[in-house]
This record gives sequence, C-alpha cells and structure tokens, in this order.
Amino acid sequence: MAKERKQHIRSDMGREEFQSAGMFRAWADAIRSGSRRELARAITLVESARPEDVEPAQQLLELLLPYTGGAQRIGISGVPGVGKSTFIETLGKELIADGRKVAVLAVDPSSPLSGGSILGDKTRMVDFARSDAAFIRPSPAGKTPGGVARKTREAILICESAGYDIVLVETVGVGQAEWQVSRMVDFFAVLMLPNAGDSLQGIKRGILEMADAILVNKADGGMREAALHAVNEYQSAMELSESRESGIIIRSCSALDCITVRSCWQELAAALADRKKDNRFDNRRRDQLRHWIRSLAEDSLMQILQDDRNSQKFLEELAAEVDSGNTTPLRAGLAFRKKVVSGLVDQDERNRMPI
Ligand SMILES: Nc1nc2c(ncn2[C@@H]2O[C@H](COP(=O)(O)OP(=O)(O)OP(=O)(O)O)[C@@H](O)[C@H]2O)c(=O)[nH]1
Ligand SMILES: [Mg+2]
Repeated sequence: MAKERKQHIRSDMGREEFQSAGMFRAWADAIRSGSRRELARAITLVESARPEDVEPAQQLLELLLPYTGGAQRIGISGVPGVGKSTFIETLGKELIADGRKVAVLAVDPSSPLSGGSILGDKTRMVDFARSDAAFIRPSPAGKTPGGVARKTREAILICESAGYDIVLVETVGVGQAEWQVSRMVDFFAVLMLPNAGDSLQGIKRGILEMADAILVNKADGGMREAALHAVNEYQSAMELSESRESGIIIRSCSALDCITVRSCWQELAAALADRKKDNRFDNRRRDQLRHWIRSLAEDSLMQILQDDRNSQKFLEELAAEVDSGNTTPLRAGLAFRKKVVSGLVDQDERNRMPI
C-alpha cells in the first residue's frame, strides 16, 4: 500500500518537485558517503521547529531509513559535573583508536548550570573532535516536551545512515529528557558521584529502573575509597530491589583513565552481545519503536486539542460547572472526551493532517 501511495505521488510530480526529489537524493548520498557538513545540515533540518521544514525532513529521512539501525546506541546520563563529557571523550578516543566511527549527540546541553558544556576539558575536546571518525553535535532541547525525543531519535538515525558505528547520547540527569533518552538507546549508562547522598537520591529518582549500568565515576585519587563504598551500596540496593531483572552493571570508573574506561566499554559491549544472542536487543528496539510512534500520535492528538478553540471553550464551560458544584471533575472529563472524540472524527475528515 505504501508503494502504491508513493507511485501515485511520483506520477503526480511537477517539475519543481522532481528537482527537489533529486536534491534530496544527492543530499542523502552525500551524508552516506561521509560528509559531516551535510550530516550536520540534515540534523539542523530535523531539529527545525518551522512547520514548512517538517515535510522536507521526513522526505530526507525516508531516503536514509534503509541504511539505519546498524549502530550501537548508548545513552550516558548523570548530574551536571559528574564527568559525562570527560567519559565520552575518553571512550570516543579509545573507540576511534580501534577503528570505529563515533557520533556524539548531547541533549539539552543548554542547561543554565553548565552553560552548554557538551565537552569537558578543552584540550581533550580538540583531540577528539578533530578526528575524521568523530561527529559531535549539541542539540538544544526545544520547547515541546516531545521535541527532545523526536529530534534526538531522528538525529541518531541520520548518524547511523552516515556509517557511525557507535552513537553516544549525553543527557543531563534531570527529569523527562533522561527518561526519553533511555527509551531510544540500546544501553543506558548512568554516571554517579562517589558519595552516599547522591546514591540514595539516585535510587529515589528511579534510576535503577532505567539504568543498564551505574558507573560510579571519579574513582581516583582521594575519592577512590568513597567510590568503592558507593558501588557496594548500589549493589545491595539492587539486590533488595525486586522491580527489575538483574544484570545491571554496577562498578566504579575514572573518566580520566583510559584503561578503566576501556574496561567499562568491554563490559557494556559484552552485555549487548549477550542480548543480541537471545533477541532481547531486537525486542527492545521493537518496543522502543512502538513507544515512539505511539507518543508521536499522542503528541499530535494533544496538539489538535490545544489548537481547537471549541474544545478549549467547552473545557472552560465544564470547569465552570465543576466550580459551581453542579458536576464532578470525573463527569466533566468524560463529557469532554465524548464531545471531543466525536468532534475530532468530523474535523479529521474535513481537514486531514499532513503527517
Ligand atoms: N578526578 C576526576 N575528575 C573528573 C573525572 N571525570 C570528570 N572529571 C572532572 O569533572 C569536571 C566535570 O566534568 P565534565 O565531563 O564536564 O562533566 P559533565 O557531566 O559532562 O558536566 P555537564 O555537561 O556540565 O553536565 C571536569 O573538571 C573534569 O575534568 C574523573 O573520573 N575523575
Ligand atoms: Mg557535559
């Protein structure tokens, strides 16, 4: 059916559209043959909030999709200053030394605390960023809650089509962006500071639920002992927790030390290889894809509601009824749903959404 639709679109194409289709093909080819400039432009396009950029971005993505899926997608999260960028630089350099191509995407690096430090130390950054096998890209979070998820996911796909073997996604460990990133990667590592207060906080925030690895960083110099102590704490917390399968990697690490970082990577890569053997890897990607599509559908439904003046007006009327004690919030909610669902069906027939 999709094929028929495409053929139909092609046969209807005017000269201008035909030229633009050629332009997108050339663009996709340039990305696939390794142009970092064209790759960066493509990510800018998918990140664009302008409505007129949505369709071109999807057109380009469609051309790239057949070449996606080949990378290992790794999320690196943790509080500001824990050493995410340092870890990524050290790991990135090691991976490149092994002949891999590494892309780094940073979600919401514009946090007021860090002032947007996608990369930690300037000298290491120069080394890593200069390599032809590295691609580094900070991404502003944008305003819409769903924005981070969609744009970062699409950026991952574009990097994959450009032949990057490993895509590292750095996200500051606070709130929704972290959850979203954990749902778009094959492996989600959380870096922790070596002190007990921090470890308890982590447990409270549910990090154990989403982390595939907890790496207690800065386990060097005077902080080594504290780090090892924290590792023990996490391990016992994990043993007590019944909420998820075991298999989470809990260990110490020093992002400044390439030998430790390499050994973290080896553990992580072994875990991924294990999951590939028994379909857990594929199943997770399949679930993530379904989750992604569902949340895009939900976002666009919410958007319709927010843009629909009649719905907003009706909501106000219902609120007034609840305010004056004439009905309960639940009844008001159900009445709203009933009216909106029938209204939406009509509206959708009249005014089909572009995507
Ligand atoms: N001793 C020690 N210092 C570290 C380690 N990792 C990072 N640092 C230092 O900690 C500071 C913060 O490191 P970053 O890598 O910028 O931290 P980040 O988590 O990326 O921070 P934000 O991007 O601001 O969220 C820097 O001064 C690093 O040199 C480590 O393993 N040991
Ligand atoms: Mg950073």
